[in-house]
Amino acid sequence: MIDIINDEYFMDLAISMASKAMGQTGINPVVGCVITNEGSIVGMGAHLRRGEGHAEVQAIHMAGQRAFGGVAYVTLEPCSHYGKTPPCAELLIHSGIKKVVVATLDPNPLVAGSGIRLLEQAGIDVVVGVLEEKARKLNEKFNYYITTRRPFVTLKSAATLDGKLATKSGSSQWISGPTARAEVHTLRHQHEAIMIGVNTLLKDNPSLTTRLDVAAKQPIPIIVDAQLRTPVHSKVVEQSGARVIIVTTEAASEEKAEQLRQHGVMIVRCGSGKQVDLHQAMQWLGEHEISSILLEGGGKLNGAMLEAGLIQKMILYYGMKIVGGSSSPALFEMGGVELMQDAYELESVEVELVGEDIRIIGYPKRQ
Ligand code: AOF
Ligand code: ZN
Repeated sequence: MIDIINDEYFMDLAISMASKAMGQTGINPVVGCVITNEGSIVGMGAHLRRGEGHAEVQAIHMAGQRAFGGVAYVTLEPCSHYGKTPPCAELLIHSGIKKVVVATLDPNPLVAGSGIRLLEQAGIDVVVGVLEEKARKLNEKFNYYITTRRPFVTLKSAATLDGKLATKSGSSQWISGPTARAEVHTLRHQHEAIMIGVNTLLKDNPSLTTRLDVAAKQPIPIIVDAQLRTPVHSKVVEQSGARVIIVTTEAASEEKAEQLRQHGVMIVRCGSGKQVDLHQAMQWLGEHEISSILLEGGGKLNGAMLEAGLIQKMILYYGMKIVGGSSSPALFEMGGVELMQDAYELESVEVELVGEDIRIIGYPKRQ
């Protein structure tokens, strides 16, 4: 197949570079940039780590003198503020670029259109909106975090066709096949933190690590544990103690808290009731720069997070199995709604076969 060389062709290259950096930029977006001059690519770059050069800086550096009179393709509006690095819009202006093609505006209130204005005021030809949807989706976590300062929560779960997480005796290996299970590790790599409830920890003793064939980033384990029942000798505390965050309540034992702290665990108290105040927890985590969370249940935490309106995205794998049992744990353990019209609904749904399982991706509608 011959690719048609146009704005989308170069923007697609910039997007694909950005997408490979997903999971490694912390609270920053993933961004890619391609510079062309007379139809040839003269520079390419991506933002790889927070605190390091933005995509445009890398690409302009590679292009050198050849940036002069060239075109820059950037997946996100060039920044206009002095952050950890100077503004990219000024760099583009000084390098003599004559045209800038942008996929999507930067929702960061510090930028939000002012990058485009700076470029236009300098007489640069600016085009916005090339492959916009694709670029916006790439940064859905950043877009949410930078405007709300709360973590973007993706619920991931595997369930049977009748919506169960295990059989009535608790057997759960395996609901989904190897292809779906492998995808989960990419998802872990792409989120800052991974969150489970203490019941899941007590039942499965998971290590919550990312296991990929390439070097992978390890998410911060977060355990929601109202009574501090997490054993100090659980795998997650033994393997990643210094990074673990346990979210609990004011009422939980200070003695147990101290024991866990001695293993490096951070204890955060949210709420004075019997249950963790999940809104307060998200507030605290956002303030501590946890911009995205992969929620891996179980059913009680999934239900509580859904009821609290704290889930932004769901990735559900359905194994072609039915286990029944009224006591078998369900994907969402919660009081339940009275009427069908009150059901929680998903929108922008995508359905795909993954190995022998069905994967459903959707976004809970705002209630
Ligand atoms: C760009 N190109 O490659 C990135 C941008 O703390 P700083 O200096 O890294 O600034 C972070 C903000 O800059 C971030 O919130 C977003 O608005 C923008 N990121 N902008 O022009 C890039 N990574
Ligand atoms: Zn920048």
